[in-house]
Amino acid sequence: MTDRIRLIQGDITTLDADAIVNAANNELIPGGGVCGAIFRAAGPALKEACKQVGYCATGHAVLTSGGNLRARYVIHAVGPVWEGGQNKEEQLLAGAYRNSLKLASVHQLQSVVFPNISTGIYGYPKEQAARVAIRTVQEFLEQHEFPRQVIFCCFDEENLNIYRTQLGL
Ligand code: AR6
Repeated sequence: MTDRIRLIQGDITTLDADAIVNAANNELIPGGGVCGAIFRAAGPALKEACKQVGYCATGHAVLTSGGNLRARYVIHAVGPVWEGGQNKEEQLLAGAYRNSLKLASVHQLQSVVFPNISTGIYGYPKEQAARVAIRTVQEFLEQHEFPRQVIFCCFDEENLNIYRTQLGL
């Protein structure tokens, strides 16, 4: 494993990083899960910034300021809803990670923290999602100088154990 990837367990809204990634919806409005928590912690500035952007397609990502968060930016990545695996879910999930990393690269960010996109309300099987996330991040980091560091932030124990195993930790 590259030393540019780290694994932690916790609440992403409390973290100090250049950017935290939001598991967002297409409309970029506060929902439940990690998205709801990020909007609550960031305050009204984030809502306003998202309103300005308006929309993000599934598999893509947009960057806004971080409002009251310790993180400077929020990257809103829209993962797919799991529909059984035959509806381009893998491609779309990889896209959500890759397009987030592209934004981090363009903005020359040092550190980016990802939650386990799509594995909550959107129902993506956790082992499969972790495989896609890790592979996409590893491939991107091999080819790009920025972000210097990618942190996977797991909230639940199940995801943490899956990432531990898959990252060989
Ligand atoms: N910090 C880090 N991870 C968290 C936190 C937190 N504070 N809270 C939950 N998670 P989900 P999705 C984990 O449902 O599946 C929203 O309504 C959680 O354990 O937040 O991509 C959006 O607006 C899970 O592993 O996102 C969308 O409509 C992971 O975050 C929709 O849900 C993702 O779970 C997106 O669904």
